[in-house]
Amino acid sequence: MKLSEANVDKEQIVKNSMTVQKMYIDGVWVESTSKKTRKVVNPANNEVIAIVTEGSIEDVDAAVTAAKRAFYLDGWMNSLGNERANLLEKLADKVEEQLEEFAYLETLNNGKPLREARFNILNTIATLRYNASLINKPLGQTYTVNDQVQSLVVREPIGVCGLIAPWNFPLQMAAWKIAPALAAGNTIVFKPSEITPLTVIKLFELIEEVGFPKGVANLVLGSGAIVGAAIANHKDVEKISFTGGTTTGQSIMQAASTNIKNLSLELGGKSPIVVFEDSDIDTVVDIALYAIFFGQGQVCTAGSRLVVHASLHDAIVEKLAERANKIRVGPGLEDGVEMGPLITPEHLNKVLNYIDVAQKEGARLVCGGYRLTGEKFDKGNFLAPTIFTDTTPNMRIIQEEVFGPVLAIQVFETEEEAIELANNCDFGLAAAVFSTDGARAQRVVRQLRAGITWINSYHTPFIEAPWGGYKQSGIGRELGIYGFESFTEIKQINIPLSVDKINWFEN
Ligand code: TXE
Repeated sequence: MKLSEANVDKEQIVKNSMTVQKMYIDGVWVESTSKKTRKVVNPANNEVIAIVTEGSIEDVDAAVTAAKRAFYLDGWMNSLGNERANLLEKLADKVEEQLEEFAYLETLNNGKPLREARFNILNTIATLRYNASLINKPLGQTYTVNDQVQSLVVREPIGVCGLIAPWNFPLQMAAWKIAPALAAGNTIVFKPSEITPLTVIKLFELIEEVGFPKGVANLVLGSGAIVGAAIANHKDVEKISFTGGTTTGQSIMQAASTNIKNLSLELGGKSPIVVFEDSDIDTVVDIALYAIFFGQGQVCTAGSRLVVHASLHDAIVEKLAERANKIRVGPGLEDGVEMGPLITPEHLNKVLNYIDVAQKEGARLVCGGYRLTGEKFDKGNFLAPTIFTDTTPNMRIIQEEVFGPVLAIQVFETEEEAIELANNCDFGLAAAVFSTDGARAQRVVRQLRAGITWINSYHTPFIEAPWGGYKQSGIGRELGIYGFESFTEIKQINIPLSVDKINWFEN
């Protein structure tokens, strides 16, 4: 059952959030040993919407200790697949019942338009159900190593998994990690971004309600520098799954090396969309707008570089600017809003600085490039949809992840040049090719060094397909069977078909 928006008790949601929100450790809601709290704000007006407890290193240790006990001593590592599938299905049902409350809270905390938040919650529900469905599917291999030995390859849970998520898709990114980790039989210590913890706190209330055994799923809150780093450093955490910035990914890799943790990293991107001269301009413009301005451009796979054939450049730029200027920017809870605020004033300044640098380096501003002002905008972090052209390959706007609603256009003459421009970047998360020549589209997409690609389309994540990047965009894959398997160890079991002495030593 889906509740209509009218049924959402918005006042109650806000009131609940103003009492100190706790962490969920070993089946109990607790305040941090730090005794500190943190204010959580609404990016549309920067007003405080919640107070949360601020976790400490000791809290992380308590959560990891509980998760370790739940895995080994309490027996979650040998839990029945059906039991785990039922719990995840029940959790999906509960999230579905409260879809509108989740969406409202996500918009309040992250700023994204309500229709985007709903989309994210639906993805969350589907991810929980999909991973539940994978539990009883065939996994592993058997083969005969030689005439005398049967060898089995089985998948087993890894142990305590530390899951660290960002602020751009708070609940969805949580589901992409929590669902496969628990489905595969691990126990977890989850840390949301300190900026957007509210929907994840609500998810853990439901995790408690559906009856996951204590210690199996733990929630810690707090900063990356203290709580995130403590998870990454902890000797009893056996896997880290992280989504966030490349610099943070680097420090997590270093921390993870202390006990050789299994590692999945989904980092940033600077994803190119290559547009050949036979493409339909209106379709390209429509999809390019979605690729960069969906999620306020704060999306790892944002199509932030449009690599267009020279013959289409002027027409595409004109149409893009015309439509970008019409995007309805405003508070995400307002009816009809298509693009919300950026996440924090600091992040807005970072994006504005990139706009400044791009102009200083000689790129031409086609539209946007300024903070929106006026009664509706002054208290929030609103930026006009921004487009640059006349760029060169080494400009920072081409090489670095801006993580905002800023598109940079590049121009090519030949197919080889298009591939060269598209790949000339340290990132390799996503890419797309637009062409009505099917053979060319497939030929080119195979040359693009990126993990997530589209032909004549962009952005939609399919929970059945592997999600992750090449180069500095990360290690490993989320989603699909690959994502599930990334939360497993691989064991070989060798069984001789007759039990005989080896007689290697004669005496
Ligand atoms: O991310 P961080 P930030 C990119 C984007 C953005 C930049 C910085 O370019 O501008 O990263 O954003 C936790 N040990 N992406 O600073 O810091 C942190 O608390 C362990 C791309 O917000 O990477 C949060 O929970 N954890 C990205 C999570 O890491 C640490 C989404 C992500 O925050 C930590 C977000 C540490 N030392 C930003 N430091 C994507 N791939 O979608 C921080 N954290």
